Amino acid sequence: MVTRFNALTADAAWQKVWDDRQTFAARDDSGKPHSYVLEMFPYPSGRIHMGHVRNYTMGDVLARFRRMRGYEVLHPMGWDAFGMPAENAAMEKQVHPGTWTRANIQTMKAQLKRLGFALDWSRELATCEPDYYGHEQALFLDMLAAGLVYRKESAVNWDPVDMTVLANEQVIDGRGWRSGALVEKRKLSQWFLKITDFADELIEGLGRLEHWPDKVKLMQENWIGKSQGLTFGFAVSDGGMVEVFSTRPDTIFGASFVAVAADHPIAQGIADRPGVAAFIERCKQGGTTAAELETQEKLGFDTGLTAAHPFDPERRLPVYIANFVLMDYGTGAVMGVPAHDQRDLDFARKYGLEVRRVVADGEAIDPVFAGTDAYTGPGALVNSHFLDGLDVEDAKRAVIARAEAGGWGKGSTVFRLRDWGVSRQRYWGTPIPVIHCEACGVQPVPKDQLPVVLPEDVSFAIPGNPLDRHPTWKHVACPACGKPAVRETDTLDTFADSSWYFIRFASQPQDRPFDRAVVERWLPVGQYIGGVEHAILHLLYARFWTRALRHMGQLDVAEPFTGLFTQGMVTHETYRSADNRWLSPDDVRDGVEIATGNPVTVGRIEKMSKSKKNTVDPEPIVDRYGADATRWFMLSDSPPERDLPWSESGIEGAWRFVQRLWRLFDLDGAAAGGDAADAALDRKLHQTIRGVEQDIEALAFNKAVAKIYELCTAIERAGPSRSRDDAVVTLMRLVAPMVPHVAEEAWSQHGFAGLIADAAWPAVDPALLVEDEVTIAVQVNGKLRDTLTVAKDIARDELEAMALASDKIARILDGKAPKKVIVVPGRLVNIVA
Ligand code: ANZ
Ligand code: ZN
Repeated sequence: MVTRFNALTADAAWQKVWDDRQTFAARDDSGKPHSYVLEMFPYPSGRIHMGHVRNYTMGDVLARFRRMRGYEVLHPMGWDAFGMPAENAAMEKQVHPGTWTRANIQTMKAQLKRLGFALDWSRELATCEPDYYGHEQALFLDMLAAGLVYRKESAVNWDPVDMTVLANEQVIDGRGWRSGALVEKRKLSQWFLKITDFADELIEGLGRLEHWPDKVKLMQENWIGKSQGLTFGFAVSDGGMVEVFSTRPDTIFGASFVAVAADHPIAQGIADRPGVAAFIERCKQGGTTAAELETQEKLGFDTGLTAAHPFDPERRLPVYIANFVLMDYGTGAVMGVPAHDQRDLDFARKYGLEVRRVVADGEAIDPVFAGTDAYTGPGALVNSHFLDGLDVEDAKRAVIARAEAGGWGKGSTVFRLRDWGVSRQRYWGTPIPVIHCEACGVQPVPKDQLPVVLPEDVSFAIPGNPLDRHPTWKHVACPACGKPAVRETDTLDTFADSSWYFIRFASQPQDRPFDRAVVERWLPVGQYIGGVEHAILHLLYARFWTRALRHMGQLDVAEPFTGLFTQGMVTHETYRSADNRWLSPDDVRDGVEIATGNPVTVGRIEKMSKSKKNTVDPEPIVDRYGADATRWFMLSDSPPERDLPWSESGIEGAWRFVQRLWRLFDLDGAAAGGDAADAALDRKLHQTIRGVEQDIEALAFNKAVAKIYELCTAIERAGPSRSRDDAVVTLMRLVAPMVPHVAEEAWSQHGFAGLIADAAWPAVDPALLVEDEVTIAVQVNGKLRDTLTVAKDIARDELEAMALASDKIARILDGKAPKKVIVVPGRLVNIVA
C-alpha cells in the first residue's frame, strides 16, 4: 500500500464502479426487508451548498448502513424543479426557465455524484418534466372528481404597475418587489384543495408519530389550530343576528361589546355611511397575518348598532367594526370580554368600554376590573348569575348546555387551518388540467389528453403570466361540447409537486402515477431528513396528499413519513471590510482583507447565506480534501440536530483522520501478529460495533464518530495479534457508511471479494458485551430518570460523575447542585435534589 490515500483518484474510481454496477439500485422484489431512507429533494438553484452536503451525508450513512444490515434500501434523489427563481432568471438573463433549470440539475447532479452518495439514480425525477407533472395532473383530476378540489373567489396580491399577481414573498413592506408599487388586494377565482376535511385526522395522526421531533408536531398542531367553544347568536338592533365564536363561553357575563371584521356583512352593509368605507380601507392596509394583528394598534368603529345579551336582553352591547377580528376565522365576529382577553382589554380601554370581572383571580372578585393585564387563568366564576362558583371548565359546559337547550347556540370546533389555495398565476409550474367553456362551465381535461404540457415558446419580456397571453396554447375545444373554450392558465403551487414525489420514487409506471402494490411495499418512508423550515407546510401538505389518496381508495398508507429528523444548519463566521461590506471567507486571510490589506471585523457565526457572503462552496472543498473528509467533517463535529460551524481546522482534521484510517488499514506492518488474541481489544471492538450501530440508527453520528476515534486509538496502541488484524478489517466495515471511498479502496487492496458497500455489517458477539457491562438506573428523588450502560467494575466516583453528566439529569437539576448522591454499585444512582 502507498502511505497516502489519494482521494482524487480513488473517489472517482469507486464512484464509477458503483455507477457501472448499479450498486444502489433498489429492487422492488428482492425478498429482503425494505427500508426507505429519504432526504428532502433539492431545489435546483444552481449549485449545491453545505446544507445539502450535510443533509445528504446523514441520509447516506443511514442508507449504506441499512444495506449492510441486509435491507433492500430505497434511497432516491430528484429535483423540486418548478418555482419562481427560474422565472426570475428568465426575466433577468433572458434564458428559458426550463433551460436554466435543466442546466442547474446537471451541475448539481455532478456535484452530488462527487460526494459518493449511495443513490438510486435510475429513479431520478424532476418535477418540471411532463412525465412527472402529467401524473400530478391526473391526481388533481381524481381529487376533483372526489370532491376534494373546488374553486372560490380569493384575494391575491396585485401589482398595479407590473400588472401581475405577486406571491407573498414578492411583496416587501407592502410593495411589489420589482416595481416598488403599493400592492393591492384583488379577488380572483382560484383553486383550493380541501385539506380542512382532514384537519382532525391530521392532528390525531401526530399522536402516533413517535419518531418525529416534538417541536415539529407542536408546530403542526398549532398550525392546524383546533379550538373548541360555542358559536352563538346575538340579536342586533337592526333586526338581524350576529353569530360569534368563543372559546370562553364561561365569560359570557363579562361581555361588554361585539366586534365584527371589516369584511363582515354587518360592516359591508353600512359601508355607505360616512366614515365607514374609509375605516374599512384603513383596516385592510395593515397586515392580515395573525402575528401582525396581535401587534397592531387596535382600531374600532362604533356602528351605532347594539346587540342583546342572550341571558339578559335588556343589556345592550355596542357593535363595533374592529381591525383585530379576522373574517376567515370562526364567524368573523367576536364577543369582547375585556377582563379576560388582552386584545379585548386594550380595545375596551381605548374606547372607554366596561371591563367586568367574571373569573376570580385568587381573592380578587370585584366586578370592576382595574388592571391593564387581562386575567386569563383558571378560577371560580363570579358576577355571573347561575354560573357563580363554578370553575371555568364547568362553566363552559353549563353555558353550552343552556345555549343548546335554548336553541341560540351550539358547541363547536373551529380550526385555524384554511383550505390549501393551489392556484398560482405563473408559468413555471404544473398546468391545472381543466378547460373553461362558456356553455359547459369547468371541464376536466380528459385523462387520455394528459399531460397538459407547458408551451415552450413563451416570452418573459413583459410581466404577467405568459400562459395567459399565449396566442395558441390557451385555446382548445371544449371536451364536452366541442365549442371553442380556453384552458386554465393557473399552475399548481409547487408544494403540490413535493406532496407526492416520495410516492413516485417508489414506483414509476409510465401510464399512471404509481403502482399501488409496489408503493405499499416501500412506504411509509422510515426515515425522512430535512430542514426544519419545512416543518409546517411541506410536511402537512404531504400528509394531506397521502390521506387524500387513501380517502380515494388509491393507496393504503396513513402517514407518509414515520420517522423524521430535522438537521441543524451549517454556519460560518461573518466578515466585514473596513468600509462595512460583507466579505466572503475567500476574501480574508489572517484577519485581513486580501484585496486591500485592511483589517476585517469578524462578526457572529451565522447560517451560511449568500446575503452575508459567509458561504463555503462544497466543490473546491471536495477537490482539495476528497469526498470522505468532507463527509466525515459533516458528521463529526456537532450533534446532527445542532448547528455545525464550518471551520478550516475542522475539515483539515477530518482529512487527517482519513489518512490515519488509511495507515491503520495497512496491515502489512501488523501481520506478524500471529494467532494470539487480545481480549481487551476484542471487547473494545465489539462494544464499538454495538455502539456505532445504535448511534447510526439514532442518527447520533457524532457519537458514532467518537466511538470510532476511540477504537482507532485502541488499535494503534495494541500490539500485534489476531485480534488486531480482526479489528482493522472490522473497522473498514464500521466506517464504510461514513467514508465509503477509503473503505472500498482498502477492502479491495486487501483482496476481499466484492464491494464493501455490499459487505455485511460486522456481527456483534454478545458474549463480549454482557460480561462486563451493567445497566444502572439513575434516579432523582427516587424517580427513574435515566439509565446508563457502564462497565461492571466501574469506580463509584466515576459512576456518580457519569450520572450527573447525563443530559436528562442535568436538565432536571437545572444547574443546581444535588443535596446528596447515593451510589449502589451495579444497580443504581439516586440523586437527592
Ligand atoms: C370571548 C373570549 C373571552 C375569548 C376570553 C377569549 C378569551 P383561539 O383560541 O385562537 O381559537 N375570536 C374568535 N373569532 C375571532 C376572529 N375571527 N378574529 C379574531 N378573534 C376571534 O381564539 C378564540 C378566541 O378568539 C375566541 O374566544 C374569540 O374571543 C376570539 F376571555 O371569545 B373569545
Ligand atoms: Zn362546452
